[in-house]
Amino acid sequence: MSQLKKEEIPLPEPDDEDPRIGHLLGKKLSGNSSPRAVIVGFPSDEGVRRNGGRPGAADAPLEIRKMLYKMTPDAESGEPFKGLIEHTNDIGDVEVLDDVEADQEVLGNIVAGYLEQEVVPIIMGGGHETAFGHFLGYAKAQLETAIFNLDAHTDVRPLKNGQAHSGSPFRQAMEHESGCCSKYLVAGLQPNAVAESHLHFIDHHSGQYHFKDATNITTISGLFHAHDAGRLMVTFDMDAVDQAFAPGVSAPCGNGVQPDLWLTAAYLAGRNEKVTSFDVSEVNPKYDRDHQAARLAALTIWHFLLGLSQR
Ligand SMILES: [Mn+2]
Repeated sequence: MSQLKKEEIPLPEPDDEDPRIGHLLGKKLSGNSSPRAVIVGFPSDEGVRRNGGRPGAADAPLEIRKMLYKMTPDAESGEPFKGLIEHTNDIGDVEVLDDVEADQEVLGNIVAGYLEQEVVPIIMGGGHETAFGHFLGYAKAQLETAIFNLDAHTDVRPLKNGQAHSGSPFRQAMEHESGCCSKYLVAGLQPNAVAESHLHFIDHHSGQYHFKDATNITTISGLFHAHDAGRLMVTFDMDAVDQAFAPGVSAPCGNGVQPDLWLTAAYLAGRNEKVTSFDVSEVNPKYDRDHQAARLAALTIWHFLLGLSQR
């Protein structure tokens, strides 16, 4: 596809005794065989810029890939994990034009195509405008879905001057003419980063939310099942994680969730039969420290894949 580009990622020398994810990706895919999952980058931060945030998330897909490619498959789970990676295709990054609406359309078309084939898209953002492009995949494929978001913010802000941004994706999804967003579920919220009007908006649309202090593995897995939809789109905003562990994000959070909870939630999302797609957004390499946030994002995808391999 001409709207995708792929960069070469540096890898250690191939070693059959110590294969890395980058060596295994897509290895067993041939000709017309359908992958089980696809990885796609969405290097956009124009939505962050429009939202008054600090740009830099456009560099995230490349940095996350570098970390993910050199990880080993799970040593304890053996063949199922390795087999999944060998049947997962990394199709590269969307060639963004910094025109948020047009870029989201492109991402939506790509996601729709895979959803229709029951292939699980795994998207590396980008700012959280990624999530609306991700949702457009469902709208274009005319598939109803609930949305689960792990985030410090609700991201249901109104548009700015009629324009979408990184703080508006779930308002856009809930109000979308397709009616494909059946329910919005959000956890990890910071009380100092949420307006009352945002909560009213979620209540008005029969959504559900949990603040960070009430966000644990029980409440998260509860939200995974708090909907009647046959599908669940899952999106993880890295700014939900404590700044100590994720310094490189668009909007850092001084008292966020811990990596263990975050990664366990990613694993559970992978395990959940209803979860049909996943994204991790808002890593900002410009402010990262020794690749901490990029590495945690790669580990997030690793845990999602581990869960997916065990379905
Ligand atoms: Mn967000």
